[in-house]
Amino acid sequence: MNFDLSQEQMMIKKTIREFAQEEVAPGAVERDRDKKFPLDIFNQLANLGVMGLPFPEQYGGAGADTISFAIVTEELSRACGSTGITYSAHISLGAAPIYLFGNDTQRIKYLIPLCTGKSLGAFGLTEPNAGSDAGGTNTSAYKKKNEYIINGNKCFITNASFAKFLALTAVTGKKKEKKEISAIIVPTDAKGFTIVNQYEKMGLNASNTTELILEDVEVPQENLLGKEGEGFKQFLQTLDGGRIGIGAMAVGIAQAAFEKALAYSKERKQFGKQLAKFQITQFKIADMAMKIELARNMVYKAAWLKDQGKPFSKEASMCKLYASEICMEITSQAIQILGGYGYMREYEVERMMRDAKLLEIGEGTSEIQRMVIAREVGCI
Ligand code: COS
Repeated sequence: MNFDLSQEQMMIKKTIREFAQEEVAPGAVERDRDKKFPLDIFNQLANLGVMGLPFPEQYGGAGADTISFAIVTEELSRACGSTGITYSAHISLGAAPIYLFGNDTQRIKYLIPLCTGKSLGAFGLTEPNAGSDAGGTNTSAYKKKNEYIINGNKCFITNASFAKFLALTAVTGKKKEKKEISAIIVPTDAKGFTIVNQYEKMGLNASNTTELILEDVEVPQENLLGKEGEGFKQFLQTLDGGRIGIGAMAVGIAQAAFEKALAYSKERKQFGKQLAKFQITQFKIADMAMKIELARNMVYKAAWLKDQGKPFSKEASMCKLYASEICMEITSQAIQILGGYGYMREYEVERMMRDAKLLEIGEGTSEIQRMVIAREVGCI
């Protein structure tokens, strides 16, 4: 067993950490306040060659592994959660299903623009009545000549305003009384396709979260991903990879909050000594450090299993669940250590806590992760 990062992974970590410190962190407070999407940062990330990081070079990717993807997501999220979720969703939800389930023509047409940063990646699963119950999809697609005609609504869709196309789920028929769900690639400029960007969110304010409205949207049948009826499983498999991204985001945000709390505890004096000299602060800092270390190891383990081609659903759920819960706890504790200052925007830890909360909800709530884990260990 070897816990060292490879030379390549260390280089990626160093490059993205420096980039995040210089280019991403400085505007994070302002972007959160103004709800301003960091488009310029994504143009720079495309220039750095990381928009297709874990995909083969023949499709414009960098041929790196999932651990490297987790490292980039962690480092971006350490500087700005909104930037982290945009990147994570682009790779693991937008590009991954096209790489995993697309044929070569689809990969060339759709994966290359994603990997080269010409389009952001998005994924259309969640609907007003299909969240945790992903199979409750109501969006429908019926065939007419060589086309699918799609009708329905999607909600809470990350990145869609900046995507030129996205894969979404739609019911294409029924099999033994069960909905047959398929995944279809839909261009976002198709007639009848409306993207609404109007949510007032608690956090991740600089990320793009949208509603999709599809009214008789026509797409060619060649836009089907894989075969009809495979969409539900394709999307669950995609979410397994996405959960590694959410775990990595949580580690990044928790790390940032920890660093703020540690620095402040050495600066701030009360009752004649630094907060860091009080045992109660030391215990808090020690618990934070331990939990972050454990969460990061869990993220790397799930990523490593995925890279080895081994089953990783359970570990992906475990790392997502654990990392998001400790992230919530650590960001809250960081505010506590900073006291009144922690409650103020400019000290940033309150943004981190608001951003952290989504990680217990998106890409499968904590309750769904516990269901997946219980099934995987043979409880159900
Ligand atoms: N990868 C591939 N296939 C999977 C899978 C996975 N991770 N998990 C389940 N499947 C398969 C099952 O094997 C089953 O196949 P068969 O019909 O051939 O037996 C099929 O998918 C249906 O599985 P199941 O009956 O378990 O589906 P359920 O509707 O009971 O739901 C959960 C399973 C709860 C795990 C699923 O709905 C889920 O993950 N929900 C959360 C969705 C989510 O994260 N939403 C937020 C999206 S934010 S982008």
